[in-house]
Amino acid sequence: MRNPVPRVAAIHDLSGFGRASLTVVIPVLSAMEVQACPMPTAVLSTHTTGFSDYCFNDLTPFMKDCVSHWINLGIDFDAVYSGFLGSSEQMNIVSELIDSLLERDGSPLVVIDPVMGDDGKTYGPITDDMVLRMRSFISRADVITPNLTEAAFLLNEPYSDSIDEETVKEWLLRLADMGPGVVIVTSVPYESSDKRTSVLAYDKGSEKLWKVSCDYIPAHYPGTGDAFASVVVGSLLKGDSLPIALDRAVQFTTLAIRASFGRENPEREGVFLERVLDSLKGPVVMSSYELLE
Ligand code: PXL
Repeated sequence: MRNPVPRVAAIHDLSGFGRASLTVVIPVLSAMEVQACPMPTAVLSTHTTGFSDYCFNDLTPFMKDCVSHWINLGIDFDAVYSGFLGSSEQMNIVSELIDSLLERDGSPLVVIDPVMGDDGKTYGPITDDMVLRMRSFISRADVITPNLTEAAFLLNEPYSDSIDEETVKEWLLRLADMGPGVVIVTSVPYESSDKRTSVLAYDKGSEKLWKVSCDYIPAHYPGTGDAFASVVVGSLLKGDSLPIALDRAVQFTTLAIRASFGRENPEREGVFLERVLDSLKGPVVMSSYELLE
């Protein structure tokens, strides 16, 4: 039986300042009435975009002990949701948790956000070996949520911010061939307008391609990918369909960006999440997803 409040193992870093990773994942899931059980992968003074001299403490040894303890306790998670990892070895540790849940006949939803970079560049602590290992780690996932840069890294393709929609559709199928049942790619440029952007998704089971588009706002706030993926996780666990989950995630992320963009606050401090969390409590509102050919 499912937990009355869906329970998620949330495996991300804890960055003290800048609204990314666990400081976004936990409040978003809580607002959606989903229990987030954090397993920090690293502790940082700030996230790594727009800050220099940040302190970074890799928690790989802690994660080994934490996974053993959680397995011994027999905690049944409805989902395992990983994001920014602190070392290649952490992918084996997360796999161990997934294996043990599968052995015990729990069938957790496995969501891997392959957090590696943005705008064609890797984040500071991400190594070439981590990119390489991520290509096989995503085979463990039911759902992956790379941005366009991370999709290019996973496929070993060159990144460009003017990749067309046809190419992204082909990438979705190739990423699904690598294992995951659902592939969601964010930050896809919109063909006929630089004032729009979109999210494209492929569901291997139904062979359907979905698209949700929204206004493009010329700002880059770190942590918006974490907000997007967390809403997808929360929405799927609450029983929404894939296109509704995508729509809710796009609407929430757009609202968060709009709430922040009208102010002169530094982009590196992230979006005004606290001002928009309550919008997650509402019902599904009019959505705008499209089914593509
Ligand atoms: O939001 C992605 C992210 C997660 N974790 C860390 C980061 C970033 C993006 O900058 O630096 C540590």
